[in-house]
Amino acid sequence: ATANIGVVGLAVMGSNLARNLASREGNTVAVFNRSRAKTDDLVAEHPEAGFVPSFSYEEFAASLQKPRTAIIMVKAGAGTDAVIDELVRVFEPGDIIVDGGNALFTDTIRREKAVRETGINFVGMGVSGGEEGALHGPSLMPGGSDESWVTLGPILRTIAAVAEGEPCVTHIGHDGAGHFVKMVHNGIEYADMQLIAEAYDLIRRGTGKSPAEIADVFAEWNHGELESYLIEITAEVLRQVDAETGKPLVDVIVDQAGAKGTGAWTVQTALDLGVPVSGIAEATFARSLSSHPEQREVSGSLPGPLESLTVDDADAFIEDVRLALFASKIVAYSQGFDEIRAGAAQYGWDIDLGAVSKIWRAGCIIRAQFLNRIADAYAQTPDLAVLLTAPYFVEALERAQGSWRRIVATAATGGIPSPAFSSSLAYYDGLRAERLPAALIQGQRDFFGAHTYKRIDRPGTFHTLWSADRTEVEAEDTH
Ligand code: NBP
Repeated sequence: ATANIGVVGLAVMGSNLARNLASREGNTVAVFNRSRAKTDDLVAEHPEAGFVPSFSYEEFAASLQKPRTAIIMVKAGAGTDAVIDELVRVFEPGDIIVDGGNALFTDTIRREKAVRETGINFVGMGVSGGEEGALHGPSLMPGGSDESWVTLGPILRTIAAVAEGEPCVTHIGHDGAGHFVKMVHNGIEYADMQLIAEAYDLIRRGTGKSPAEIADVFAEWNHGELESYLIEITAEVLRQVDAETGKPLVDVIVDQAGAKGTGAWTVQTALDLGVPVSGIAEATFARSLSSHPEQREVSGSLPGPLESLTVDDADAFIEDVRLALFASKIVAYSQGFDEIRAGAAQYGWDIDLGAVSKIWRAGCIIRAQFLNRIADAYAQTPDLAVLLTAPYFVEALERAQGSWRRIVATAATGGIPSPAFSSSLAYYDGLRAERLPAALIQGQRDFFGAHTYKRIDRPGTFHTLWSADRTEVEAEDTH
């Protein structure tokens, strides 16, 4: 046994992660893939890595020092279960199996429970940053036991991305906590991308600027409080010209957004937890709306204003859009962190929210300066109930508010869809409202279902005898 770490699954993510591991001092990396060709190719193309290849699970286990540690990077789902079964067969108690695929956290909880019964450790680990991240330094979100973290932590720290001197990896919490946090990361990514897309659309329709000119706007924004990878690549994409037609590439791309499902998982989970992640939900639904061409065929026949605006002062309008984007982004991140907090409470995970924001500062798609502000907020108030109530964000929202309202109103009047901008503002106003029309809903529920209500002026639970003489009676609390 010569290797201290192994990788199973040598498609693009697994081979890049294996190369990253091999490039770090002290690591010898065992590699295995179901079909032989990928292993042969990887070993042949990267002799410098000193890989220890194997061609059966038995050989793979024999090539690893104890406690054996293997990272699975295969297609999430049945493939993951198949590999886990094989590794459990050839590994021994105390060994560590890490699943670095994009697993649903409930699958990870199930797998961790089953594998733990054999005495082997199972760690579900979120890996962000795509192919480049895997090769040069991903943001890593491992769950699993404290025992496995002792072995895994030092190895993962060497391969993770580095943000301001700190490795972008932390032990998130037990069993499925890592995959849960990775899921919410992707949900926030959906919201961030949708908000940027809405900002682009408004600027284009409001000012008539070309995509290349709007690229300059985003490039400039990237020097300020919006600085982030997503803003940076937005400028790159908008600047790109199609070689074939000479048109801006963004005008040649079909306007139907794809999705691999992690946004939907984030929303489904939030619904189960009762956490309003409206920004993420709108972003996910906006992709759904875009990708139903048969429904969009009606576009010419529905009445409404033309999708263009009359804007007097283009610069002032662009600044309004910038602030509306910043405010909506604060809402989206706040909602995402609320979901993590709720998930931690539901599943018994001790998650350090500040540490989560820090490991997202590099190596992942939502990397941004802004995440430092989130870390500051949790450092000041670790049990902060709603992230956006931290002083820095309150100040930012106060500053952005006029612009935010103007942009949402302008979009609505002009017939420009801005679901994420407007739902974020509605959420914010919902939080602010001293009284919500939920009181009326309680009245309606009591009317048709005797669901009872509480009064603002005295304790107890009440029901009005709606179908009799409409007097109020004390009722049992049935919610
Ligand atoms: P893929 O998701 O395309 O999976 C291909 C790999 O899975 C191959 O090595 C294949 O082996 C193996 N595999 C399959 Br399929 N079924 C198997 C089975 N029953 N037993 C053993 N191996 C099996 O690879 P990827 O794009 O490198 O992604 C790997 C994981 O990383 C996925 O879970 C993905 O969601 C996650 N991820 C990807 C990204 C990204 O940017 N691509 C980012 C973050 C996370 P074979 O060669 O024998 O067919």
